[in-house]
Amino acid sequence: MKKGFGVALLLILVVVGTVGFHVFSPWWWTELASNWGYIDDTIILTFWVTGVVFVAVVGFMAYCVLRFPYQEGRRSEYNPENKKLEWWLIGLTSFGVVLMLTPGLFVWNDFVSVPKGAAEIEVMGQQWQWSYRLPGKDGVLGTTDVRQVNDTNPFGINPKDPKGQDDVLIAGDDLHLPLDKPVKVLLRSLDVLHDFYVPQFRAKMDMVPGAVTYFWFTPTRTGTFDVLCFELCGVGHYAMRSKVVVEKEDKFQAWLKKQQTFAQSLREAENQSGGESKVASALGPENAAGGGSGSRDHGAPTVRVNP
Ligand SMILES: [Cu+2]
Repeated sequence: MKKGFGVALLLILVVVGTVGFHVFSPWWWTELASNWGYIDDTIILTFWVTGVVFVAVVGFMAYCVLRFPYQEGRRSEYNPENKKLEWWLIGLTSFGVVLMLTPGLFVWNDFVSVPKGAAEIEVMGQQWQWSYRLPGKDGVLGTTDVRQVNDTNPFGINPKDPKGQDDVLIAGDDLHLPLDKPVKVLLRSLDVLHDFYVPQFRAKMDMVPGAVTYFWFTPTRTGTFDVLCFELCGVGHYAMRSKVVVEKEDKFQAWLKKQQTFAQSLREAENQSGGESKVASALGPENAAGGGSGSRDHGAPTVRVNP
């Protein structure tokens, strides 16, 4: 048997095995549920470019192992400069890099150009839960301020802003979205970096405390999809889950009507704290002054952290 044959065969098997696994793999992306097929296209293009290079490089290595095995007394040529070869390498590498990056620039341009008329919704991330805010009847989200964040106002909506009163708040429950309507997703974080990610939508974006980031997409298929946090954010990161339900407009509207608004949640909190302070004063002044869960400081940024 020719010297180096075994090694060359092994290298070829690595190529065949890798490409074969990619083509016949039982694991592939979840089925697309948004307008972002472009993102899949650019990833597939990257697979093609890197795949061709991988096959060429490992194939060349196998060839060299076969063609130039060790021979007593033979030495390799020292060739520090080879203009022709270098031009070839520069040309091919540049071509590959341009091929991989150029489509991404066009997709990114789309990604940051939110279509006119897109509905705005807000996603709030915190260790380790998601909450959502949808504009109420006026179609506009109220302004917010982190200094307003507290137990009764987890989003920090400015209580004086009339646009915020009808905002629909969803905490610890699924987010619903209407089918085929573009949405601009505004992202906020209360503590550390998080990343709102629904694999079927492809699009995702980091959430940065103190900033509002965004992305947009159009849900193109009804269904219930998992929300994951895509930025390692602490020991509970793996459990930072939620669901998005995409449904037809009429079903969505019916769901929306049942949700609590900011004004309603404030009233409810007031009624509760009113009830509690009555109980407290009935128990005696010491208990009332002790300030249990009934006393709430509206100005303090007390962020509730769930285990
Ligand atoms: Cu997170």
